Amino acid sequence: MSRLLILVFSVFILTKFDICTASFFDIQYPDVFFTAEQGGNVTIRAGPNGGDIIMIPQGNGTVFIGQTDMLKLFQIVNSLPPVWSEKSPHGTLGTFLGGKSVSLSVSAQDPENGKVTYEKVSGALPPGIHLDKNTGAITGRIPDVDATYEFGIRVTDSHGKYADQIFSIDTRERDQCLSTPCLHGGTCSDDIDDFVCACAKPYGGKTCNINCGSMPVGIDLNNKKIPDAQMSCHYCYGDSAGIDGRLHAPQGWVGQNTNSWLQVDLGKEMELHAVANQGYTSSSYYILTYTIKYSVDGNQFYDVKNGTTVMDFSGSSNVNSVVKHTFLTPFRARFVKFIPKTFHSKPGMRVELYGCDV
Ligand SMILES: *[C@@H]1O[C@H](CO)[C@@H](O)[C@H](O)[C@H]1NC(C)=O
Ligand SMILES: *[C@@H]1O[C@H](CO)[C@@H](O)[C@H](O)[C@H]1NC(C)=O
Ligand SMILES: *[C@@H]1O[C@H](CO)[C@@H](O)[C@H](O)[C@H]1NC(C)=O
Ligand SMILES: [Ca+2]
Ligand SMILES: [Ca+2]
Repeated sequence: MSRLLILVFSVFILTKFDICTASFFDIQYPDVFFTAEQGGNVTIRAGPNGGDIIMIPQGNGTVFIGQTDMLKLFQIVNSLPPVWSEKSPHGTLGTFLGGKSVSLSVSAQDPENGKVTYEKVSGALPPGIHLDKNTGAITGRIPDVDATYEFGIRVTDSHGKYADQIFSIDTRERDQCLSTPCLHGGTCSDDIDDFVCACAKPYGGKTCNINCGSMPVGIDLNNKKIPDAQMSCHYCYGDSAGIDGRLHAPQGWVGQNTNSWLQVDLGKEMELHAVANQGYTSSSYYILTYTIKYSVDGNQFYDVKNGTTVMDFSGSSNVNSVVKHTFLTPFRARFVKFIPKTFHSKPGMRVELYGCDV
């Protein structure tokens, strides 16, 4: 404290002082001069022998200068910033494997024991990881990538005093192939949070668990997955319609000649491995040979071939027997056309395809 302190008060303080001198503050030194001067300024000056001027608020009182609560102001001025806990592992918070749920925390204490809040002020937390502003808890699911995330956290006390600290989290991509998820000789490739199997033919499905050569797409009336609206035909005989071409249908689809065809829209692109057919039931209309065209977009059709030759598929004179053929090379298609080549009397047939989703 200075020995000679001159305080200049506002009119507000002057008024307070006049009304309640004793309870507001004491002037505890002899020879203290208190003067009101022109213009409303007040000067309190310690005596010639020097001395301090001390203002002591009573009870829960405070000292105001203008609108400013001096006790609060001094609390703010004197408030020390929070201190990061020694227990906090400064720097890296650890190395974690992708997919792991973590519950970490950072912490700091305010010397005045006040409440503190935490806020990320620089860098980036790993995606999916969250900082709780009230507790400093860092929680979430570690992303499946190899990376180092560095970020600055600011801890702030109730007086706005703060301290920053840099932290980091290392993440490691998990190898989802370690559990050898691909069956039947499939080859596994690790991916982000996932794996991809390259299946050995004729297997398919996420884990090569499906034998695509014996997985019906669902044209078969007994296992109907393809809607009626996705079955059509061209140059159909009589009132024969596309839906009559389902395997195990009561009769069967009948075309007029080799310009006729039966078409199935699978609704989505699939990888096809095999085909089966039957003849027409109630007369001796049956296919001896047929060819298959396929398309992804419904416009550009390709022949199913054996090498460079268009492949002929055989039917049976026993109209109800199911004749199944496995394609030499599986192909991807959404639209499949069955085209009669040779037949008995009229080309009658019922079909099913076998394959997997892609
Ligand atoms: C009162 O204080 C103001 C601000 O410090 C100053 O400008 C002014 O001259 C003072 N008036 C007198 C009469 O001293
Ligand atoms: C004064 O402060 C004390 C302690 O903080 C509290 O218990 C008391 O109620 C206060 N009195 C008034 C009149 O505000
Ligand atoms: C494919 O063509 C080859 C050579 O012409 C022949 O030997 C083979 O039997 C054909 N395969 C089928 C399934 O028709
Ligand atoms: Ca503080
Ligand atoms: Ca991975």
